[in-house]
Amino acid sequence: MSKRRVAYYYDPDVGAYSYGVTHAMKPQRMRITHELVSAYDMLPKMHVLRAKRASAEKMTRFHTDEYVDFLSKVTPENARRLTYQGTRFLVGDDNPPFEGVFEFCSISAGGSIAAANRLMDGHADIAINWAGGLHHAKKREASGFCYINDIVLGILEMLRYVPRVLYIDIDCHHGDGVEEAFYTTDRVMTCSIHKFGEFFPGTGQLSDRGRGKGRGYAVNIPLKDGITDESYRSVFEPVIDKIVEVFRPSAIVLQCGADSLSGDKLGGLNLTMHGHAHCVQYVRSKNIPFMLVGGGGYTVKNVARAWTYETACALNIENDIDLNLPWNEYFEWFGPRYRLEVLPSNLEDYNLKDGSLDKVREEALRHLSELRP
Ligand code: ZLV
Ligand code: CA
Ligand code: ZN
Repeated sequence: MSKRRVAYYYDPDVGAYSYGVTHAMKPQRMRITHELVSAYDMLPKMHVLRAKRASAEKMTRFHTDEYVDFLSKVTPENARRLTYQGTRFLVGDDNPPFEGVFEFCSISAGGSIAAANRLMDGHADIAINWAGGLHHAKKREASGFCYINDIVLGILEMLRYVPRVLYIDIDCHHGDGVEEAFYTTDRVMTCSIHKFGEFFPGTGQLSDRGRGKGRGYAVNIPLKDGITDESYRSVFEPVIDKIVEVFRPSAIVLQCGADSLSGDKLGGLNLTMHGHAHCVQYVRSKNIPFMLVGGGGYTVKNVARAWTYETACALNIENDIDLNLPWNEYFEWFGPRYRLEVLPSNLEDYNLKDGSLDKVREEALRHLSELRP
């Protein structure tokens, strides 16, 4: 099966929201991605859909009524009062109460919920929501630029139809909100690969594996700075193979956080666009209903490059793509080379020092082989 029916969720309003001029998170990256996807003439090759915005009620399938009610009312003006002087719901400066924050969340979450339904009703084999992937949001508070956890809401939707969902997270941060939501169930396996050690959010050690019935159903792959395509692939492939063998997922959600790319403003890993996209190609090759969401990514032009190329991978047309960028509205952002590429840097791969990568791979595989096949 090489041609897949791809559903692509995009809301033209999403790029207009702003976390604030100095904030690292730039919703504009979804608009630039869309512009590139369009310039490469991919839109006619998929179902381009604008999802219904998620209602407050839908959000409370995971979040508390009190938190969702707060988000629906908060504005830059009333935030101090509604957060009890910054002690509840939005703690610290990572999650500002920006203008339109609730609508922004309803676009992101609406996309992931619609994408889940589109896969489950059999109308698509792959569904994409680049505005989703906000993996840190907690049941009763915002965290790490994430307010509403669209991924948890999408997976909960899938669990109404199928017994088991696999969640894979290649953002360079730990997917803590999704892991926590499903930590005690054996119906969702979560696997996050992330930078670990004096890095946000600080969770996700190799030994964190789930609890109770969920013991063994959380997989954490902690990394050090500078991981290359080759090193990353040497853990990604065997771990995903083993998970698919022992867990037999009915559907897969891949969070494609692009802050694991080389040159990211917050990252510190050294993946190229091709190395990052290899994860999409590899998951695609499993022939299991598959949802792609966005996530982090702070060097905006590279985020747009990676997600554009990964849209091509979903369509299985990546080999037909001209890596010289076509003319588009944002063309000047992509100089001096004007290419669809993210090149590696000369950063050392600290994962190869004292065999840490080999140890992490072996340990994760050993844990997985302890699960009943
Ligand atoms: O990519 O922050 O380190 C998914 C994702 O995974 C922290 N936050 C918190 C914990 C205490 N600190 C510092 C608070 C600083 C608040 C402002 C920034 C402002 C400008 C540029 C960068 C940051 C920043 N914040 C860098 N790292 C943080 C992390 C949160 C990272 C979230 C990653 C989200 C979308
Ligand atoms: Ca991750
Ligand atoms: Zn991240």
